[in-house]
Amino acid sequence: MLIGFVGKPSVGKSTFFKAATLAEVEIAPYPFTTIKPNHGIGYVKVDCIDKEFNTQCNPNHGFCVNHKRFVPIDLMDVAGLVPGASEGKGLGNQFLDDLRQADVFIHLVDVSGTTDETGKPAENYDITKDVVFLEDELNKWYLGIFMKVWKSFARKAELEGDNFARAVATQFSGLKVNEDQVKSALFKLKFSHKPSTWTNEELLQFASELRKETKPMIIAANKIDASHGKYNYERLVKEFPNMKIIPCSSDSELALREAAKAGIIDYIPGERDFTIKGNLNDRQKQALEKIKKEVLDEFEFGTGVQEILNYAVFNLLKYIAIFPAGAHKLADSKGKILPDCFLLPPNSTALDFAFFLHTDFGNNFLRAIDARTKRILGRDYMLKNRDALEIITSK
Ligand SMILES: Nc1nc2c(ncn2[C@@H]2O[C@H](COP(=O)(O)OP(=O)(O)OP(=O)(O)O)[C@@H](O)[C@H]2O)c(=O)[nH]1
Ligand SMILES: [Mg+2]
Repeated sequence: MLIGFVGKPSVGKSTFFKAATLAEVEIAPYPFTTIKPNHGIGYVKVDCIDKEFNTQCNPNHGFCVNHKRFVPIDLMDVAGLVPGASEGKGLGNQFLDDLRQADVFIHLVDVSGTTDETGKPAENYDITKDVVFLEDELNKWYLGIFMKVWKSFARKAELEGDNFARAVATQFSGLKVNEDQVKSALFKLKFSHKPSTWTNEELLQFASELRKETKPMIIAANKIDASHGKYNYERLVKEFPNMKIIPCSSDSELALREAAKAGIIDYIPGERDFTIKGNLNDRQKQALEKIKKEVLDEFEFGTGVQEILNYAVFNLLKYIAIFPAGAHKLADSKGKILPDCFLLPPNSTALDFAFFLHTDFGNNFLRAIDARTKRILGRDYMLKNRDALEIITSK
């Protein structure tokens, strides 16, 4: 599963990425600072089950603080998108390709209103335009990919009497399209004529629906700490009532995580407080106090960075966190307690989980046991978020 950051230049994509990963990436107040994509590991935050078992886990991957488990996820930061990108403007189409492999997008919008649509300094810029143009460019990017092959592809699929949704999913698998998503897009559109006869306008509608299905999106209202931040955030919420928009200050999150890394403060990502533990100079103290007062005290989700990542994974993609756990023993052979926590796609069953762990576990699956209740679960048992399971096999 891959999360991609999108948005026009200078909105803070790399700042968000760096706050989430602490990777060394370039951040600067001019457009196209990022050209080549940055890949890194961030984390989603899960209530660890170790608390229920009165123990402390030892994660193989990620970390756990105060029974909050941070589970790794892949993140990708790309170059900024400008109006006309799908036709080659800005850095053009080439880097749109970098986005193909993403499962979900975080769209960063600069709510300070101090950058125009190309990322250059501006005053009182109308930020609602950014939401519209970015969606438009992404839809046109899909359309461009479809147009290249559509007529011949659709005609062939019709002639051969293929399952159309499956044929589309296979043809466009590079965009991570699956059959159910195509069916859902077709259902919404209710076109009654053959796909090979669709007009360009109809194909754009189809491309747009499929883009929404395959790359769902959340808006990070970034730079909420800036002087017009809150005002512009409220405008966005009013203008786009059907979109999920979360206030965000990537810059504050980055400062907090760096201070925590340097040992100056204790800070758990996503919390609305921190404790000072090192010796701070006046400048550091003032900067942290400002973040506390203007961001953490002000907004429900603190800096918003953690909530946005969690929302993308658990609400948009509907993934579930699953803990492999022995029914009578929480430690692995090396004595590590609850060493793993995996993220599985929605509708995963006990058998899917067995295959996820190892093909042999899947092939020799007998049953699963719920580590909390010791209840026996069959292969079709639908996994729930934060389930803890042992898989019993015949060999
Ligand atoms: N006030 C404020 N400034 C921010 C915030 N996030 C980023 N910035 C600033 O915005 C500018 C651009 O940040 P980048 O992270 O380089 O933006 P980008 O979207 O990656 O830009 P490109 O790579 O050029 O597309 C920098 O000066 C950042 O310090 C924030 O939450 N608040
Ligand atoms: Mg950047």
